[in-house]
Amino acid sequence: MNGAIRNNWTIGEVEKIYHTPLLELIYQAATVHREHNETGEVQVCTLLSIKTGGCPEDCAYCPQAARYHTDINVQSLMQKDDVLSYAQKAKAAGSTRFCMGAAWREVRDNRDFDRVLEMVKGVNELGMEVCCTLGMLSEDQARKLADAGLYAYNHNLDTSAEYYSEIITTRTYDDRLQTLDNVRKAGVSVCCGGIIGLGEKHEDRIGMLHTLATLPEHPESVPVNALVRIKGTPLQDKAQVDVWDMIRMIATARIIMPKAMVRLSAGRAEMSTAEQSLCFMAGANSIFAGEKLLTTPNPSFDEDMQMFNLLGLQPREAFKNEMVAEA
Ligand code: SAM
Ligand code: DTB
Ligand code: SF4
Repeated sequence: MNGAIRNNWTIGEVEKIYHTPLLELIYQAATVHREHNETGEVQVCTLLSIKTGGCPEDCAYCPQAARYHTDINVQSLMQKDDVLSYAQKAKAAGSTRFCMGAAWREVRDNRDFDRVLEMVKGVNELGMEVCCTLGMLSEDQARKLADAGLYAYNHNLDTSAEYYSEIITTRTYDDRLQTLDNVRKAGVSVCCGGIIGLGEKHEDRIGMLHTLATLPEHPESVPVNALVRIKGTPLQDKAQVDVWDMIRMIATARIIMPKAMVRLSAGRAEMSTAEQSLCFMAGANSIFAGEKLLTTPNPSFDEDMQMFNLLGLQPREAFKNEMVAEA
């Protein structure tokens, strides 16, 4: 095994890696991680839901879809100054990337979008990496976000092309890929991953990882989420994700996309420090920090800093890729 950057992985190769005996898989992933990245560094990102609930889409996992009866507090687009004060607090707590999420199917060219552009500008001026996740985007909208200072755009494939229609029927896998392409063309860093625990088979997880690793360029960030089971959604009664499955996903992602930031995303609230440390060992090098993800609980900054101290991990500086590129 070596950690060359490749975009021509075959399904068979990814399958073989994914099914490697677990400790051997972790060892191989850790080896690739050491070859390509500073293993003592973990990127700390903070999420904020800037527009919550009332979404017209039918994503079966999501508390924010209007059609399911969940306990969400629906909230229209926040004011710029309130968003900036959250970003400032996140920065003071040690976060270097701020990601704003909106429960939209797609971006529309209206006043709300103009306000988001102002938010992006403001967060960028704080010296943080700004990320947004706003649903589908045209190339023109992606360029406007880039001009306002957007650093990254999150748009997940969530699962395999084959399983997608079991989870979401209101848009297609190709719609997702098109938005990713629009983001790329605008020169914005791509954040794209998925969720496990949706009822998918191992082959769906392998299929999703294969799609990500055979994009023309690997996403710069790959979030791996464990399903947060939300009362009122069609997936409320799914089994809790097995932590070993998270580790297997993270390790496989690390091996096939050696330089991506692999983010241990939703699901940390239910994981022990020991379990999370195996994820870091297997190549995870980014987390969402702060008491809430978008709408669900997450470990506090203090708990995470204690974990970092215990494991000897350091928060990664902002804009590090650029610094390397300029050096
Ligand atoms: N509406 C936009 C979209 O769907 O692209 C952006 C916000 S959406 C909430 C962002 C991502 O959150 C989804 O793609 C999904 O991967 C993740 N997500 C939503 N609900 C989740 C849940 N219950 N458990 C785990 N991940 C979830
Ligand atoms: C991602 O992959 N996970 C984050 C972020 N990108 C936007 C969202 C997780 C959401 C978990 C459910 C919630 O808190 O609403
Ligand atoms: Fe809407 Fe995004 Fe939730 Fe799907 S995941 S229902 S698009 S907010």
